Amino acid sequence: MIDSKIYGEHVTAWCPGCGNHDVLLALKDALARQDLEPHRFAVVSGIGQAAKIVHYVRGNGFNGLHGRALPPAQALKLVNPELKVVVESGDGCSYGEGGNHLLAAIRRNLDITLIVHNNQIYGLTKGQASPTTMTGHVTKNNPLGVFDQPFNPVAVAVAMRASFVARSFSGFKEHAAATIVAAMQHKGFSLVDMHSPCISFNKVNTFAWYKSRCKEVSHDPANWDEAMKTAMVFGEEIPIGVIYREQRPSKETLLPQCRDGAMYRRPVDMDKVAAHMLSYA
Ligand SMILES: Cc1ncc(C[n+]2csc(CCOP(=O)(O)OP(=O)(O)O)c2C)c(N)n1
Ligand code: SF4
Repeated sequence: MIDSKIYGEHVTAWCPGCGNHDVLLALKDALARQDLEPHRFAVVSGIGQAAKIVHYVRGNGFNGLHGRALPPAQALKLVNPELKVVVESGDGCSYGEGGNHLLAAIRRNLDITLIVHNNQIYGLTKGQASPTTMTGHVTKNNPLGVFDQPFNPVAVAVAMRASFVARSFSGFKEHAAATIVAAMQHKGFSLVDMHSPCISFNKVNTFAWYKSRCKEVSHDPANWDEAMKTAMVFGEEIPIGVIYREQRPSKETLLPQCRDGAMYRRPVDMDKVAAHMLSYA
């Protein structure tokens, strides 16, 4: 097995004690367990505290716009299906601003993994409510408490029959790393809703709060009805583990343009491209 030190040991800008440190360790651990050298994977993100992770992993990386991590990640996979593509994102980035990209990625089912560092708050912009902030949670810009119902990403993903849906908690390091490995090994779109506390701006959903609630799931993840029931549970108990898994071909294996190996290796005939573009004029 590769030593995870090959992915570098960087000084981070995160608060000491932030859950993101554990997600970074879990990611590096997961990459090492799969023997992935730095040139064989890409980490893609948008904007936020979670998104900074790209700067702390030695390997291919792309740090794009807030809410827009999934489009470049999917493009990468299409032009180079040989790359393992991991998207690291915040709950605001993927469930708020980039929510529709998530729905499209689930339907598309390209073989990429989305890990959402779900701290149930906007960390980078200092503690506004995110789509997963619980009703009643008092934040700086919600002095009367949040009125909206929280978004349940796991239930939405299972309802849409995303091909792999899991939840984990960064405080359970072995669980977090093993869940990322399982997600990356799955052929198709995989979502890991990774609860990861923001110790500075979310004083409700703390390490202790998750630790006492997270319990491993026991149902068969191939059973959609059971998965849906489990997905609806979040509160006093938080089911963690693989919630739903369905085997079906990932999109890049179905596309004729991807069948003959990586597209990036093929020469581009610029005259053909120009003629095609002009056909729209
Ligand atoms: C289009 C756009 N809208 C808003 C912002 C401001 N902004 C930057 S990060 C962020 C929220 C980050 O929260 P989250 O995605 O949950 O990540 P975290 O920082 O908690 O890891 C916002 C609103 C932005 N940079 N770009
Ligand atoms: S503000 Fe929150 S999310 Fe950002 S680094 Fe600090 S603890 Fe982590």
